[in-house]
Amino acid sequence: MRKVYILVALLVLAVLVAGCAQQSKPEVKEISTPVSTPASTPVSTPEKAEEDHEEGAEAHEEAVVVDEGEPAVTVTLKNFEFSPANIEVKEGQIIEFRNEEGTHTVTIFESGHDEPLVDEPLGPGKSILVKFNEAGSYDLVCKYHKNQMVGRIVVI
Ligand SMILES: [Cu+2]
Repeated sequence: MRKVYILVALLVLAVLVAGCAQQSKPEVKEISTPVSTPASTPVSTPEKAEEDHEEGAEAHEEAVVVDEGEPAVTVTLKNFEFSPANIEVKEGQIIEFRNEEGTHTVTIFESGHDEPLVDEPLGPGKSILVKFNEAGSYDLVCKYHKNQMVGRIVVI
């Protein structure tokens, strides 16, 4: 008798399993999720910033900061004064401004003009070269100490 029970049980089980299997029809929903591929943003290659110094712009400037050259005169900035304060150079010559103390500016105006030709802050120990290309009279001032630090450059 036991065998029968087992058989029945197996049968029931089989039916149940089959029923289950049929019911649970696997609904495979193929949802095609559109993969959003990130649009390849075109990387803008920075164009070479080639600075052309050969435009001859220097020739039009009465006084211009230059990178190199042999100075005809060296003016020191010390004790809140330019020394010497009255300078005379020839056209095309270079004046070196050397800051030996404090923080100052080398600011140069063509006499009677409001716009500086040169306006360079100068930390302690620094120096700049300024080339004078045109005869004339130029005012020299430190913007930080404009009441004390003044000078005059004459280009002949
Ligand atoms: Cu100063």
